[in-house]
Amino acid sequence: MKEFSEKVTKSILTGIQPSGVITLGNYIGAIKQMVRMQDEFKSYIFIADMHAITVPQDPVKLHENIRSLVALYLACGIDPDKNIIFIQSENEYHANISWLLECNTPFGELSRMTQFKDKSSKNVNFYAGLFTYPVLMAADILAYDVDYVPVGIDQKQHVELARNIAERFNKKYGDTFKIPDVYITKEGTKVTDLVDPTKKMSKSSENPKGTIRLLDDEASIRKKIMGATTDSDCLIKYDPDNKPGISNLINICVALTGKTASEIEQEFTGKNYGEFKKYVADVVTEEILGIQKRYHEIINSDELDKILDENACVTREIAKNKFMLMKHKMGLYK
Ligand code: AQP
Repeated sequence: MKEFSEKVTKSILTGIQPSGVITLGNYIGAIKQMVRMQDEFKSYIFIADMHAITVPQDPVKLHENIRSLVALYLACGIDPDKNIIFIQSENEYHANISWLLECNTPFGELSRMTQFKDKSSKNVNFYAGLFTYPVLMAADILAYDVDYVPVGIDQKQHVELARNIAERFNKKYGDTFKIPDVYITKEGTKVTDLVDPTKKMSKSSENPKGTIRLLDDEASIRKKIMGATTDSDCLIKYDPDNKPGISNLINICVALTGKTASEIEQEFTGKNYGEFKKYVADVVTEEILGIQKRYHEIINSDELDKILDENACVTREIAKNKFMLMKHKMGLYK
């Protein structure tokens, strides 16, 4: 069993779907925060592959993306000695717990999930998993009795659902789950699409020009940034409502350099968009090329398999105990 520092008393759970090669948005909005939190919390960090299959995936690509995501976590600075990194589908108890929870979740409550409404409206031929995945997310969280779930504002409703499910279960069957709290991550970390800066930058985006992926080569990263949509003001100013393109580029620099938006505005007073974009491209490529170097050292190493095998055992044991407790409380035993 992994030893955590005695100072670390609170735990968190967080994950990313391997629905594509992760983007600069996932890195800035999620992974950098995980790295920041790893000394403060006992962290369960998982590859949410069972969530990824709620929409169609190519099996070969999905398999590649799962392994690649683990290697990218490590290459981005997530320390395997401080965190429990695991693959969700390697632990069958998540699905088992989810079924018991589904049988305790009102249909009406799930119908109100706004992400389901959004995602199902884009494709009428969606599968049942898209509707029930918030219950699987509740199972992911509740299996480990975590204190906090760090999420963006778009996922807050799902953590609230997990809380409701846990509270109802505890009331009906007796104390079974710790009630988790939402940990809303800092504002200002949302990275938007480079072509349409009013949209979030996403792994599964259809236009590759708008998305920087952590495994893109240097030339294409530079090309995408130099081609980013801006405006005709020629003024480098942070103003997300009126200047979403420039503000997104400023946001990216703030996240990667630690400078403030006003420091960047001052540095580029009187300079043109071309000069600013070149600076952004330098900042982004320096960060990503460092990650890629570490990634290539890790991706085929035995170390990766060792970490995953060890953590599959650790997490299966914890989730199995929770599943057995639930079964017992629900009368599912001989
Ligand atoms: N553009 C973004 N800016 C900041 N944070 C982002 N995240 C995602 N995109 C941005 C954060 O990354 C984490 C992982 O999210 P996920 O993979 O579980 O699902 P997602 O939010 O749906 O991410 P994508 O990239 O948009 O995936 P697809 O295209 O498959 O839907 C979350 O913490 C999220 O906030």
